[in-house]
Amino acid sequence: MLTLFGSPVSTCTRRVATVLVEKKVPFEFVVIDMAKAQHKSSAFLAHQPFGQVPYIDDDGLILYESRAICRYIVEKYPTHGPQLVPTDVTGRALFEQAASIEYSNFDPFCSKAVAEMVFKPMRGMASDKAVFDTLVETLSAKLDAYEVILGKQKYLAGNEVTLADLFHLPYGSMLARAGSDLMTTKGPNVTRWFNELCQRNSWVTVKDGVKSITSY
Ligand SMILES: N[C@@H](CCC(=O)N[C@@H](CS)C(=O)NCC(=O)O)C(=O)O
Repeated sequence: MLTLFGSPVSTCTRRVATVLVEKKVPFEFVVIDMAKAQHKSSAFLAHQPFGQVPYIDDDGLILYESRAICRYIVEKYPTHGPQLVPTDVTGRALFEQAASIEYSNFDPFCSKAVAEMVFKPMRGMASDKAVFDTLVETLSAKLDAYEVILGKQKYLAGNEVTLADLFHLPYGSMLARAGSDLMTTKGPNVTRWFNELCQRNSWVTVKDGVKSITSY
């Protein structure tokens, strides 16, 4: 059985767990205690040289980088659950475009905004509200383009949900906790899209903490 090594509420761990649930892939979850810096231990670094969660062990294949793991799961289980990555040339091209949008126009700003207001205080560091405000302002401008795209189609890559949409869930859903309601106030299309993603069974299953799922 596939083993997921991560921290129950870490954003990147939940990104992978969401896709495992979407594809109905059973998995054993091994908790890495980040408070005890287990992710910086030599045993962990032997598998994930950057000292970051998550990584998977799938029958001896060690793989890290949450988005790469998600793509691997989708390719390995093409008949389980929704397709999540189109296989035709045009669909694939539009998917890669959408995945790049998340990676270059959303994640850098949203993850830093969350880090500024949520993760820094958790580590006893002071937040800088001005830094947060600038990040949210930039993200807001990026989401103007999302509003246009999502006014023409249901999801970022077309009318079917793909990994590119799901990749937004962990940081997008933490933005409110960081102090910005952008994901639900930007405009009707972004709101509809994001609320619908948040209601998916996969996200509901993992959002409050990842646990092993050994059968479906
Ligand atoms: N690009 C990596 C990022 C992984 C990452 O940043 N993980 C965080 C938890 S969500 C972590 O381990 N942070 C601790 C650190 O960087 O030292 C991925 O997508 O898997």
